[in-house]
Amino acid sequence: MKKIVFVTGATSGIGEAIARILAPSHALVICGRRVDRLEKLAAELSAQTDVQTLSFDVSDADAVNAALDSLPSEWKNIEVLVNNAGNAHGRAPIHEGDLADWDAMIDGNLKGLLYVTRAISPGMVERKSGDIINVGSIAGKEVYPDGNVYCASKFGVDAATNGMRMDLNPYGIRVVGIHPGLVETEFSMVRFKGDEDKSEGVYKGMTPLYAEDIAETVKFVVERPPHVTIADMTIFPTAQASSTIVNRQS
Ligand code: 8X3
Repeated sequence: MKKIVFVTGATSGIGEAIARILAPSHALVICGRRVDRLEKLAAELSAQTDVQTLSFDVSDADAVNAALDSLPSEWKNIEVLVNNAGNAHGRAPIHEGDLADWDAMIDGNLKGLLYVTRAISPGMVERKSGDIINVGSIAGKEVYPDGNVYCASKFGVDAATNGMRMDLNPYGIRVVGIHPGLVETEFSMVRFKGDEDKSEGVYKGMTPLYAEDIAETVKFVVERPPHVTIADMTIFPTAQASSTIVNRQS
């Protein structure tokens, strides 16, 4: 079988694009909560490669472990883990924050990434090989107003990524942080809870990144020769210079 890649959050956006771009050259375990989308993607990609689907919530540690246990034994040697699942929920000053939104972001973006890594990394350690690619965000490098808890969750991802690289260094495991700026996906619709005006405003007057741009980078990272680790990448659309500086044409 080809190298096995495990992608979380594969039912849309960046995760789906990563699954698509890696399908010709890798076997895929695609994960997500939306079973219908997962099955549709699996049916499509199975024309190109072997595909397994796993539907579970990354923030439920028992569900993560049960999902991994359910994989056929020949699928358990996961060589590339792409921790992509994550979202923003709401954008508000700290004193008006919604606790359920905070929990969803810390549980999904940070604890979820940790749970999946905890479940998969021991196999990599045993085999002394593997790639872990964590999709963070510019929000994990620079805080911006009203981004408080989302930024905290992504700063956590950045810290965890750097820590993993240290801990897994003796085993030849590559740990990569990819930090996108503005990418047009369902991200803003989720963040603004379906408010189309607010969501469209995020990308107004500028050309954002698209999911495929990030997927191409993941492909590049995975295809480096074994002695090369792309440890950390920040990827902006050309119109963006920082979390808060975006060149918009009116
Ligand atoms: C997504 C980028 O700038 O909306 O993580 O936080 S941003």
